[in-house]
Amino acid sequence: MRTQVAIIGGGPSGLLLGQLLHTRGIDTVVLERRSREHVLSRIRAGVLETGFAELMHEAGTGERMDSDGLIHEGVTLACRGRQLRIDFEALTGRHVVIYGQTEVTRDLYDARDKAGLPTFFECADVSLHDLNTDTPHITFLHEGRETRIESDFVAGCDGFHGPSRQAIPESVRHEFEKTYPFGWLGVLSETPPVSEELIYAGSERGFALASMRNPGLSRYYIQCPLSNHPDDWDDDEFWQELKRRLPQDAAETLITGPSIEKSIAPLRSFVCEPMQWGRLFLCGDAAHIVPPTGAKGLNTAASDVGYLFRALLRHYLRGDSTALGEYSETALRRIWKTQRFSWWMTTLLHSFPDRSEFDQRTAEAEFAMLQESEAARHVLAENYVGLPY
Ligand code: RFL
Ligand code: PHB
Repeated sequence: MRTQVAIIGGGPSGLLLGQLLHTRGIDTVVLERRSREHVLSRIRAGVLETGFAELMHEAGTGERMDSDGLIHEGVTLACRGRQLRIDFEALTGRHVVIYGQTEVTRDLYDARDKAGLPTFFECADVSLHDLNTDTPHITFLHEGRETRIESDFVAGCDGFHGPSRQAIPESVRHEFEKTYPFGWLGVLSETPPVSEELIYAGSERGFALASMRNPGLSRYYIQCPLSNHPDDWDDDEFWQELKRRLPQDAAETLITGPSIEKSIAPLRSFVCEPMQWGRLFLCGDAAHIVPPTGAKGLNTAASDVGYLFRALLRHYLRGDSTALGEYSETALRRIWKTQRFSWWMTTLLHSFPDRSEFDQRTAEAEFAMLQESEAARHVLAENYVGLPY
C-alpha cells in the first residue's frame, strides 16, 4: 500500500492532520494501536484555544464545536483566600472554547469515515523504516497479517509512549524533562458546574480545578500524591477535599453526585529536540508534554499540526520544501513558550512538599503582582488564550 503521508496515531493530532490534508487533496493513512472505542473513552483536555477552533473549521469539522462548545471570556484564580478574575476579552479581545477532547476526536473520526479515508485500528508492532531516505515505509501487524505502507512522509502522532520519537537515533535526540512530586485526580460527574467559568484554586491543602464539559457535565481535579490510586478515593472523600480547596462561595454552592469517571494523571514537562529526522515529523505528545495547569497539551498538539500542515502544503502545491526543513525549529519556538507558561501556572498554584519558605513567599508575591498589575494579567491572558501560530 502507498500513501503520501503515513500518520502513526489516531488521537487528536493524527486525525486533525489527516483531515486538514484531505481538504487539500493530500492522501493519508492513519494507524492506531487501540480500538476506536478505546480512543473515544479517554477523558482528557477540555479547553480549546481559538487557533485550535480555527483549524477545526479549516478541516471542515467545526460544526458541532460551534453549536455545543461554550465560549469562555475569562477564568478565576483563587489563592489562599484571595480571588482574581482574568478577563480574556478585555485584555486580549479573545476567548477560549470549552469542548472536550473526546468530542473533538469523535468529530474527526466521523469526518474521516464520511470521506472514506483509510484507518487501521488495533495495529501491533508498528515500526518505522528508511526514514532518512526518500522512500520511508512502515510495517505493522493488522488482523494477524504483516502489512507495509510506503509513503513520502511519516507523521509521528503516537503520543508520549509511541514508537516514533524512539525512531530518531539517540545520537541526534536530546530530551529535556521535569517531573513534579504530585498528580491530578480527576472526576467527571453529571452535575451542573459550580461556576460559569473555570476556577483554578491554590490552597494550603493543594491545588483544585473546577472545570466542565457542558451545562450538565462537570470536570473537577485535585492535586494528590503520586502514590495514590483512584480507588483510594471514594466519591464522598473527593467532594469533601474539593470543597476544602475551592473558594468558600463556590464550596457552599457545589452540587455533588456520583462520579462517572475517575483517574489520576502524573504531571510532567518534557520536550524532545529535534522534532524531525529525515522524513519523520513528530506532532503533539510524541514530542512534548506539559503539566495540565494551563490547558496547553492538546492546544500545543494543534499548533504543531498547523505548522506541519502548512509546510506539507507548500511542498505539495508549490514544490517548496523550505518550511518542512524548518518545521522543528518553528514548532519548538512556540513549544518552549508554552512549556514556560505551564510550568509557571503549576508552580504558582500547587503545594510542593519540599517548598522553602522563600519559594512560598515568592509564589505569594507572584499572585499579588497579578492582582495589582494589568501588565501581569495581560501576560497570563495572552498565554492562556494561545500564542499566535
Ligand atoms: P494522544 O492523544 O496520546 O494520541 C496518540 C495516539 O497514538 C496511539 N498510539 C499508537 N498508534 C499506533 N501505533 C503505536 N505503536 C501507538 N502508540 C500509541 C495512541 O493509542 C493514541 O490514540 O496524543 P496527541 O494526538 O498528540 O494529543 C495530545 C493530547 O491528547 C494531550 O496533549 C492532552 O490530552 C494532554 N492531557 C491533557 N491536556 C489538557 O490540556 N488538559 C487535560 O486535562 C489533560 N488531561 C492529558 C490529560 C493527557 C493524559 N495522558 C496522555 C496520559 C490526561 C491524561 C491521562
Ligand atoms: C479540563 O476541563 O479537563 C481541564 C481544563 C483546564 C485545564 C486542565 C484540564 O487547565
